[in-house]
Amino acid sequence: MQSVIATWPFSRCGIEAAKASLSKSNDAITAVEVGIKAVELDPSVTSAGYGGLPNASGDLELDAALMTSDGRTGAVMALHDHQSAITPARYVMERCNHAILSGEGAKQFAKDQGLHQSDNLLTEHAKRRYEAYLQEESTGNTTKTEQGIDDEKMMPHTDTVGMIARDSTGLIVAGCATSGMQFKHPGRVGDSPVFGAGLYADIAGAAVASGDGDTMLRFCMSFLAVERMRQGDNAEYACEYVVRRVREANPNCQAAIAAMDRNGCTGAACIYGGFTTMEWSVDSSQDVVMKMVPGQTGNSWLHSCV
Ligand code: SD4
Repeated sequence: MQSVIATWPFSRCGIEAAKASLSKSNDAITAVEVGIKAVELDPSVTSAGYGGLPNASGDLELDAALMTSDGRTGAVMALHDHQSAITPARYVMERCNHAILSGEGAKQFAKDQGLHQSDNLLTEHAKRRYEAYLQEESTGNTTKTEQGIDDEKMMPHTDTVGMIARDSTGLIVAGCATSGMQFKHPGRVGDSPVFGAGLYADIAGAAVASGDGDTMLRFCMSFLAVERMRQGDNAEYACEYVVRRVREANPNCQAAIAAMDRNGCTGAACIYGGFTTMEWSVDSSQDVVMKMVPGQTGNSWLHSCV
Protein backbone atom coordinates (compact mmCIF):
# COMPACT_ATOMS: atom_id res chain seq x y z
CA MET A 1 0.00 0.00 0.00
CA GLN A 2 1.27 3.48 -0.83
CA SER A 3 1.04 5.54 2.33
CA VAL A 4 2.50 8.77 3.75
CA ILE A 5 2.48 10.35 7.21
CA ALA A 6 4.11 13.62 8.20
CA THR A 7 4.35 15.82 11.27
CA TRP A 8 2.41 19.07 11.71
CA PRO A 9 -0.18 20.83 9.58
CA PHE A 10 2.51 22.77 7.72
CA SER A 11 3.48 19.51 6.05
CA ARG A 12 0.29 19.48 3.95
CA CYS A 13 2.18 20.82 0.92
CA GLY A 14 4.80 18.14 1.54
CA ILE A 15 2.25 15.34 1.69
CA GLU A 16 0.68 16.58 -1.52
CA ALA A 17 4.10 16.59 -3.19
CA ALA A 18 4.92 13.11 -1.83
CA LYS A 19 1.55 11.76 -2.96
CA ALA A 20 2.06 13.14 -6.49
CA SER A 21 5.56 11.70 -6.54
CA LEU A 22 4.39 8.25 -5.41
CA SER A 23 1.65 8.26 -8.04
CA LYS A 24 4.18 9.11 -10.71
CA SER A 25 7.22 7.06 -9.76
CA ASN A 26 6.24 4.77 -6.87
CA ASP A 27 9.57 5.48 -5.17
CA ALA A 28 9.38 6.16 -1.43
CA ILE A 29 12.83 7.80 -1.35
CA THR A 30 11.92 10.41 -3.93
CA ALA A 31 8.50 10.88 -2.34
CA VAL A 32 10.05 11.75 1.03
CA GLU A 33 12.71 13.92 -0.56
CA VAL A 34 10.28 16.03 -2.62
CA GLY A 35 7.77 16.08 0.23
CA ILE A 36 10.24 17.39 2.77
CA LYS A 37 11.78 19.79 0.29
CA ALA A 38 8.36 21.36 -0.37
CA VAL A 39 8.09 22.11 3.35
CA GLU A 40 11.67 23.36 3.61
CA LEU A 41 11.15 25.79 0.74
CA ASP A 42 7.88 27.11 2.16
CA PRO A 43 8.95 30.48 3.65
CA SER A 44 6.06 30.44 6.12
CA VAL A 45 7.52 27.42 7.95
CA THR A 46 9.79 28.89 10.62
CA SER A 47 11.40 25.66 11.77
CA ALA A 48 12.84 24.00 8.65
CA GLY A 49 14.76 25.14 5.60
CA TYR A 50 14.22 28.59 4.12
CA GLY A 51 11.96 30.41 6.58
CA GLY A 52 13.65 28.69 9.52
CA LEU A 53 14.91 30.86 12.38
CA PRO A 54 18.70 31.24 12.55
CA ASN A 55 21.24 30.24 15.16
CA ALA A 56 22.66 32.65 17.75
CA SER A 57 25.07 34.05 15.17
CA GLY A 58 22.25 34.85 12.76
CA ASP A 59 23.02 31.97 10.38
CA LEU A 60 20.49 29.48 9.06
CA GLU A 61 21.89 26.09 10.06
CA LEU A 62 20.02 23.02 8.83
CA ASP A 63 19.85 19.34 9.76
CA ALA A 64 18.26 16.60 7.65
CA ALA A 65 18.35 12.83 7.28
CA LEU A 66 16.89 9.92 5.36
CA MET A 67 16.75 6.27 6.33
CA THR A 68 15.28 3.37 4.37
CA SER A 69 13.77 0.08 5.49
CA ASP A 70 16.42 -1.77 3.48
CA GLY A 71 19.24 -0.22 5.48
CA ARG A 72 20.42 2.94 3.72
CA THR A 73 21.25 6.08 5.71
CA GLY A 74 22.27 9.63 4.90
CA ALA A 75 22.37 12.80 6.98
CA VAL A 76 23.74 16.30 7.01
CA MET A 77 24.11 18.31 10.19
CA ALA A 78 24.71 22.03 10.74
CA LEU A 79 24.61 22.73 7.01
CA HIS A 80 25.06 26.38 6.06
CA ASP A 81 24.28 28.32 2.87
CA HIS A 82 21.45 26.09 1.70
CA GLN A 83 17.71 26.66 1.74
CA SER A 84 17.04 22.92 1.93
CA ALA A 85 19.05 20.08 3.48
CA ILE A 86 17.11 17.00 2.43
CA THR A 87 18.69 16.60 -1.01
CA PRO A 88 22.20 16.91 0.44
CA ALA A 89 21.15 14.18 2.91
CA ARG A 90 19.92 12.00 0.05
CA TYR A 91 23.19 12.51 -1.79
CA VAL A 92 25.13 11.49 1.33
CA MET A 93 23.03 8.32 1.38
CA GLU A 94 23.51 7.54 -2.30
CA ARG A 95 26.83 9.06 -3.32
CA CYS A 96 29.04 9.06 -0.23
CA ASN A 97 30.84 6.32 1.67
CA HIS A 98 29.77 7.82 4.97
CA ALA A 99 26.42 8.06 6.70
CA ILE A 100 26.69 11.56 8.17
CA LEU A 101 28.46 14.74 7.12
CA SER A 102 28.48 17.88 9.22
CA GLY A 103 29.33 21.55 9.07
CA GLU A 104 31.97 22.62 6.56
CA GLY A 105 32.37 19.07 5.28
CA ALA A 106 28.67 18.79 4.52
CA LYS A 107 28.76 22.14 2.75
CA GLN A 108 31.79 21.14 0.68
CA PHE A 109 30.15 17.83 -0.24
CA ALA A 110 26.94 19.56 -1.33
CA LYS A 111 28.99 21.95 -3.44
CA ASP A 112 30.92 19.09 -5.03
CA GLN A 113 27.59 17.48 -5.92
CA GLY A 114 26.57 20.65 -7.72
CA LEU A 115 23.82 21.56 -5.28
CA HIS A 116 22.82 25.17 -5.37
CA GLN A 117 24.04 27.41 -2.56
CA SER A 118 22.03 30.49 -1.74
CA ASP A 119 22.71 33.83 -0.16
CA ASN A 120 18.98 34.34 0.36
CA LEU A 121 18.70 32.40 3.60
CA LEU A 122 16.64 34.43 6.03
CA THR A 123 13.11 35.64 5.37
CA GLU A 124 12.09 39.11 6.54
CA HIS A 125 10.21 37.41 9.38
CA ALA A 126 13.31 35.46 10.44
CA LYS A 127 15.42 38.62 10.34
CA ARG A 128 12.91 40.47 12.52
CA ARG A 129 12.79 37.61 15.00
CA TYR A 130 16.57 37.51 15.14
CA GLU A 131 16.79 41.25 15.73
CA ALA A 132 14.27 40.92 18.56
CA TYR A 133 16.35 38.11 20.01
CA LEU A 134 19.52 40.23 19.90
CA GLN A 135 17.66 43.09 21.53
CA GLU A 136 16.45 40.82 24.33
CA GLU A 137 19.93 39.44 24.82
CA SER A 138 21.52 42.88 25.01
CA THR A 139 18.95 44.29 27.43
CA GLY A 140 18.78 41.11 29.46
CA ASN A 141 15.04 41.44 29.09
CA THR A 142 14.33 37.72 29.14
CA THR A 143 13.03 35.38 31.80
CA LYS A 144 15.16 32.34 31.33
CA THR A 145 15.15 29.38 33.63
CA GLU A 146 18.32 27.53 34.43
CA GLN A 147 17.58 25.27 31.44
CA GLY A 148 17.57 28.28 29.14
CA ILE A 149 13.85 28.07 28.59
CA ASP A 150 11.78 31.20 28.33
CA ASP A 151 9.39 31.15 31.29
CA GLU A 152 6.76 33.22 29.58
CA LYS A 153 6.53 30.91 26.63
CA MET A 154 7.18 27.87 28.83
CA MET A 155 9.11 25.87 26.25
CA PRO A 156 11.49 26.55 23.39
CA HIS A 157 9.98 26.55 19.93
CA THR A 158 10.34 23.23 18.24
CA ASP A 159 8.69 21.81 15.14
CA THR A 160 10.46 19.44 12.76
CA VAL A 161 9.10 18.14 9.52
CA GLY A 162 9.28 14.36 9.76
CA MET A 163 7.83 12.23 6.99
CA ILE A 164 7.46 8.52 6.32
CA ALA A 165 6.42 7.07 2.97
CA ARG A 166 5.79 3.52 1.83
CA ASP A 167 5.66 2.61 -1.85
CA SER A 168 3.92 -0.42 -3.25
CA THR A 169 7.15 -2.42 -3.43
CA GLY A 170 7.09 -2.31 0.39
CA LEU A 171 10.04 0.06 0.73
CA ILE A 172 9.53 2.40 3.68
CA VAL A 173 11.54 5.61 4.00
CA ALA A 174 11.74 8.00 6.94
CA GLY A 175 13.04 11.55 6.62
CA CYS A 176 13.47 14.60 8.85
CA ALA A 177 14.49 18.19 8.29
CA THR A 178 14.79 21.04 10.73
CA SER A 179 16.50 24.34 11.39
CA GLY A 180 16.66 23.14 14.99
CA MET A 181 16.09 25.21 18.07
CA GLN A 182 15.72 28.88 17.31
CA PHE A 183 18.85 30.93 18.14
CA LYS A 184 20.69 27.75 19.12
CA HIS A 185 24.39 27.73 19.79
CA PRO A 186 26.18 27.42 16.44
CA GLY A 187 26.95 23.78 15.80
CA ARG A 188 24.16 22.47 18.02
CA VAL A 189 22.55 19.33 16.62
CA GLY A 190 19.35 17.85 18.04
CA ASP A 191 17.70 14.50 17.52
CA SER A 192 16.29 15.05 14.04
CA PRO A 193 19.25 13.93 11.90
CA VAL A 194 20.37 11.23 14.35
CA PHE A 195 19.42 7.70 13.31
CA GLY A 196 17.40 5.97 15.99
CA ALA A 197 16.44 9.28 17.61
CA GLY A 198 14.76 11.65 15.14
CA LEU A 199 14.08 8.91 12.62
CA TYR A 200 14.45 5.19 12.13
CA ALA A 201 13.38 2.65 9.52
CA ASP A 202 13.79 -1.06 9.04
CA ILE A 203 11.68 -3.98 7.88
CA ALA A 204 9.40 -3.66 10.91
CA GLY A 205 8.40 -0.10 9.98
CA ALA A 206 9.57 3.45 10.53
CA ALA A 207 9.17 6.36 12.94
CA VAL A 208 9.95 10.08 13.10
CA ALA A 209 10.08 12.30 16.17
CA SER A 210 9.45 15.98 16.85
CA GLY A 211 10.07 18.12 19.88
CA ASP A 212 12.78 19.13 22.30
CA GLY A 213 15.70 17.30 20.74
CA ASP A 214 18.17 18.04 23.50
CA THR A 215 16.04 16.00 25.89
CA MET A 216 14.57 13.50 23.43
CA LEU A 217 17.93 12.33 22.09
CA ARG A 218 18.64 10.05 25.00
CA PHE A 219 15.45 8.05 24.55
CA CYS A 220 16.16 6.86 20.99
CA MET A 221 12.46 7.34 20.41
CA SER A 222 12.25 6.31 16.77
CA PHE A 223 14.28 3.15 17.26
CA LEU A 224 12.17 2.21 20.25
CA ALA A 225 8.91 2.69 18.33
CA VAL A 226 10.11 0.42 15.54
CA GLU A 227 11.26 -2.17 18.09
CA ARG A 228 7.80 -2.14 19.61
CA MET A 229 6.24 -2.71 16.19
CA ARG A 230 8.66 -5.59 15.63
CA GLN A 231 7.39 -7.12 18.85
CA GLY A 232 3.80 -6.86 17.66
CA ASP A 233 2.49 -3.43 18.68
CA ASN A 234 0.53 -1.58 16.07
CA ALA A 235 1.90 1.83 15.13
CA GLU A 236 -0.32 3.70 17.55
CA TYR A 237 0.47 1.52 20.57
CA ALA A 238 4.16 1.68 19.71
CA CYS A 239 4.06 5.49 19.71
CA GLU A 240 2.08 5.61 22.94
CA TYR A 241 4.57 3.29 24.62
CA VAL A 242 7.51 5.47 23.57
CA VAL A 243 5.88 8.69 24.71
CA ARG A 244 4.94 7.10 28.04
CA ARG A 245 8.57 6.14 28.56
CA VAL A 246 9.77 9.67 27.87
CA ARG A 247 7.05 11.17 30.03
CA GLU A 248 7.86 8.94 32.99
CA ALA A 249 11.43 10.21 32.94
CA ASN A 250 10.68 13.78 31.96
CA PRO A 251 7.03 14.88 32.19
CA ASN A 252 7.85 18.40 30.98
CA CYS A 253 9.44 17.32 27.73
CA GLN A 254 7.72 18.44 24.56
CA ALA A 255 7.96 15.17 22.64
CA ALA A 256 5.94 13.63 19.83
CA ILE A 257 6.33 10.69 17.48
CA ALA A 258 4.65 9.34 14.36
CA ALA A 259 5.11 5.82 13.01
CA MET A 260 4.19 3.53 10.15
CA ASP A 261 4.18 -0.25 10.31
CA ARG A 262 5.45 -2.53 7.56
CA ASN A 263 1.99 -2.55 5.91
CA GLY A 264 1.65 1.23 5.77
CA CYS A 265 -0.67 1.62 8.79
CA THR A 266 0.11 4.67 10.89
CA GLY A 267 -0.08 5.97 14.45
CA ALA A 268 1.16 8.88 16.56
CA ALA A 269 1.44 10.05 20.16
CA CYS A 270 2.66 13.09 22.12
CA ILE A 271 3.11 14.27 25.68
CA TYR A 272 1.61 17.73 25.16
CA GLY A 273 -1.64 18.08 23.23
CA GLY A 274 -1.61 19.96 19.96
CA PHE A 275 0.57 17.65 17.94
CA THR A 276 -0.94 16.98 14.53
CA THR A 277 -0.15 14.60 11.70
CA MET A 278 -0.98 14.83 8.03
CA GLU A 279 -1.66 11.50 6.35
CA TRP A 280 -2.55 9.99 3.05
CA SER A 281 -2.83 6.44 1.83
CA VAL A 282 -3.92 5.08 -1.49
CA ASP A 283 -6.34 2.66 0.16
CA SER A 284 -8.24 4.89 2.52
CA SER A 285 -8.89 8.02 0.53
CA GLN A 286 -7.54 10.21 -2.20
CA ASP A 287 -7.52 13.12 0.23
CA VAL A 288 -4.89 14.20 2.71
CA VAL A 289 -6.26 13.82 6.24
CA MET A 290 -5.26 15.91 9.25
CA LYS A 291 -5.28 14.09 12.60
CA MET A 292 -5.09 15.80 15.96
CA VAL A 293 -3.12 13.61 18.35
CA PRO A 294 -4.38 13.66 21.96
CA GLY A 295 -1.67 14.57 24.45
CA GLN A 296 -0.86 12.52 27.53
CA THR A 297 -0.93 15.61 29.78
CA GLY A 298 -3.12 18.69 30.04
CA ASN A 299 -0.36 20.93 28.68
CA SER A 300 -0.49 22.25 25.15
CA TRP A 301 2.32 22.28 22.65
CA LEU A 302 3.75 25.70 21.84
CA HIS A 303 4.51 26.17 18.18
CA SER A 304 7.17 27.99 16.32
CA CYS A 305 4.92 28.56 13.36
CA VAL A 306 2.52 31.09 14.80
C1 SD4 B 1 15.56 19.60 17.38
N1 SD4 B 1 13.81 17.96 17.41
O1 SD4 B 1 16.40 20.12 16.67
C2 SD4 B 1 14.32 19.11 16.71
C3 SD4 B 1 13.36 20.22 16.64
C4 SD4 B 1 12.02 19.68 16.43
O2 SD4 B 1 9.86 19.50 16.41
O3 SD4 B 1 11.66 18.69 16.30
N2 SD4 B 1 11.09 20.01 16.47
O4 SD4 B 1 15.64 19.51 18.60
